Amino acid sequence: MYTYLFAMIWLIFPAIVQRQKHTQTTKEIEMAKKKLTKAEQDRAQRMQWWHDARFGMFIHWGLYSQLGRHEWVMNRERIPLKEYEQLADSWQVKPRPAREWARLAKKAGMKYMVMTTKHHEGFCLWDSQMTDYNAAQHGPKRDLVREYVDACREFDLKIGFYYSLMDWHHPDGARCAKDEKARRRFLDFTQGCVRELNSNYGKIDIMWYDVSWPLSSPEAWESRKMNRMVRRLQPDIIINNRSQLPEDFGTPEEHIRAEDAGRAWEACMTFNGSWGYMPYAPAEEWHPTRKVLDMVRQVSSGGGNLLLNIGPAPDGSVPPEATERLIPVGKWLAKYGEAVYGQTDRTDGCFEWGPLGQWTRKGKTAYLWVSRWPGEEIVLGGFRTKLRSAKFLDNGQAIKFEQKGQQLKLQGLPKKNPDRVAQIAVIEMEFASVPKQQLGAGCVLLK
Ligand code: JFZ
Repeated sequence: MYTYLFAMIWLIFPAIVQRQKHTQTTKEIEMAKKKLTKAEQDRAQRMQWWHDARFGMFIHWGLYSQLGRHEWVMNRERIPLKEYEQLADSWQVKPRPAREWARLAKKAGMKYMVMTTKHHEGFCLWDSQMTDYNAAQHGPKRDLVREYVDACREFDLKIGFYYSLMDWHHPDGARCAKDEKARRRFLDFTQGCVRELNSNYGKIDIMWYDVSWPLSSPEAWESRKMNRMVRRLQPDIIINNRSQLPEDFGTPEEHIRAEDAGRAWEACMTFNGSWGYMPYAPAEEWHPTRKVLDMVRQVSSGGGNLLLNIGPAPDGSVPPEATERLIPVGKWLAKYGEAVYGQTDRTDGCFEWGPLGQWTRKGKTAYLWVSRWPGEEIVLGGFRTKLRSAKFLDNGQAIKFEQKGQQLKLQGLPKKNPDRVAQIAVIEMEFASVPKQQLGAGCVLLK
């Protein structure tokens, strides 16, 4: 009898332990997963389109556009509030300018847009219940955010909302830093605005916060609560890092520098040094087509995005300088987009700088953007990986090459840069493994 019982325990006990072990591990996995918020768990999936898209259009447009002296004009010139407010009624806007922006963005090879729904001046471009200081009540007497959203959808562009947390018009916008009741009112206003934007316009793809003066912590801004609300209203939305929380992506401004591997980033760049309309900028100050393409290359090689700004004229029309430069950008991208869109890999550690052009990469495939065409032969030093094939990216025409020791020669090339659009021809090179070029500073490598 005892032997029987003993045998039973001996047989069953390990099975129970085993089972418990098993349930514990699945539980542990669940717990580990729970430590990541839902937004973190599904980040890669939510951001897939954004990474593939690479290139978007930023729009800075508001009352300040009428003055044409930068979107900070109210602050820079210390314009009294009462005087500035008059711009709300003098603002005249032509019919549906957002369609012009969207048409141009599409032609330029951009895949998404971000528009200022409210900049620091505090004027809301949408029909808001939170304040009368908005475009539906004054000047244009229209919901300009609605028009923008409709235009994006018409031209198949993803939709981003820029929203300035800092507010120079709201009576509590500064006072909130010192007065608890004012802070409560201002947060209610802010959250109300953000709720309207994310409730009334269908699916929104990007929430792009800006300047969080004068409150100095995400707690003071209630950013976690606010962004939880945004994600509840818009489960697939992508949120930037300017509500004092890292959220989905970093926003280097007016420079292009990759963030740490694994962290998404988007460089936002002005076209001519000002975000808002600036008719006083000479043509020389506008980035030329080749410079814009180089910015596109830089973000592609660092796994980031480029959000290039246009400051429309007060009536909403696109400055001709922007159109003139962006049309060829789009023509070029139509030829060579494969080197830009989709999953590109970082080039750091693969290539060294070269005087004739720089690189983008997808796995073992390297794209050499030759912006200075030397003639019938291009020589590249220091490659440690075997080249399998080379061809022109636009027409697939094969390129002869010779790889001996540390020199790789592309031969039989045309005398002049074959790219007529921007004088940047892309050569696609298939390597045997992830390419590795090593040159160093001297003519030998010192170990
Ligand atoms: C902000 C705005 O003030 C500006 O008007 C524009 O909208 C731009 C996109 O964003 O400008 C900033 C924000 C942050 C820094 C600098 C300028 N910063 O962190 O140095």
